[in-house]
Amino acid sequence: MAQPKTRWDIFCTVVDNYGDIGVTWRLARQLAAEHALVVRLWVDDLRAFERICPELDIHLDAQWQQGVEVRHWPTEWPETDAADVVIAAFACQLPSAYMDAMAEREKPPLWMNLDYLSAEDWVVGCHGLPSVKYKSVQKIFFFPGFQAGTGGLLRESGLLDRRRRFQQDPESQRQFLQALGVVPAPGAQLISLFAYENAGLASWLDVLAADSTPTHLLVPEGRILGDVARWLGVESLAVGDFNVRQALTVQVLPFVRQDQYDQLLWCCDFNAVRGEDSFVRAQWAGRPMLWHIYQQDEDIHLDKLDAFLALYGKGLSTEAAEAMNGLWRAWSAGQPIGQHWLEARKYWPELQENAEAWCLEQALQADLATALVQFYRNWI
Ligand code: TRH
Repeated sequence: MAQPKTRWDIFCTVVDNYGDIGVTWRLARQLAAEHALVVRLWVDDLRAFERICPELDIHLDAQWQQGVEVRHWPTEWPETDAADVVIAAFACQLPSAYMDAMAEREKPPLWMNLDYLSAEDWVVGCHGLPSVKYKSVQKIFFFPGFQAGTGGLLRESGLLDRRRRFQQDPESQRQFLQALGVVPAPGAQLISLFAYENAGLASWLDVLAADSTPTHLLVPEGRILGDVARWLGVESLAVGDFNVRQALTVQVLPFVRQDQYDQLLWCCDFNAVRGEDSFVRAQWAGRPMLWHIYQQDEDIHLDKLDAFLALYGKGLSTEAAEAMNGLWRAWSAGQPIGQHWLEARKYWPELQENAEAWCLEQALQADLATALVQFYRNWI
């Protein structure tokens, strides 16, 4: 007799921006598509969700999207059974009625907190440890990460093959970019820019504009646009706007769905990314990158930044690593990066090789969805 499918509930509260929903939506889809699980995703902010999944109907309390049952997190919690596996993303607080439903199950569910991504060493020691308990139900810490002994990174099956095929196919790239209205000049380097507000941007754009190599800068609609507009000397910027300053062309792109954003990263020679999910996607693109880390109280994000740099740069020469570290640290501190950019450009082939090598090394780890499923198997 066929076994009933395991039911998974994922809970997401959108704190700000798109990372919370970006990560949980990606995970939910992968669990449903690749592990044949019954997945419900509870989200409190469907408007943020709609930005990365335009098919979503924000007026519906329940709907199916790409094999996942999407539920709007209600104010009044309906009577519902708790699932076999419950994932609270980023320490979000579950509704008390749902916690009671978990405790009432004959066999308690596996309850996990999916934590934020960090390259810090302590993550290995904390991954899989028990957290709080509610009645008979024990919560467990599940940490994504870059090192063996962590939960790994989200990576869909066949992702790197798709990426490689696309990067080896100039015609597919041309068509993809053209559909977004992007037609780079021959020989121009393509850079994507997804970042928080950053006072250090102007110095980078100064250097790109004065460069002998033309640059086509693609800026998805978002928080950095104000800084770009100020540098251009225009009042505001909107999707489709196109401005040229010497060797630099700046184009504003619409916010696209997640898989298209991947393709954008794959097309670019260099990607500036932020937060958590786009940061991981840029690593899978195998191209040099720049991370605008999400700021946290008491500057604890700076430790996270350095922990990542120490791992990511370990295959680089001392000089190249110093150049890259200088660039990344200045960018996340909002300091001018023009000179750091010029310094990093001296080591370009090395940075390119390192980006691909890092991507391949990370792909040797089990992906996060598979690691979660394996964790559940071991647990039962
Ligand atoms: O949006 P972010 O800054 O998100 C987060 C949140 O701030 C969160 O609270 C914080 O904890 C976390 O950062 C560290 O950056 P992130 O994580 O890269 O999420 C952006 C998502 O948007 C990601 O899934 C990629 C997606 N995206 C698109 O789908 N299309 C686009 O055009 C772009 C630019 C991004």
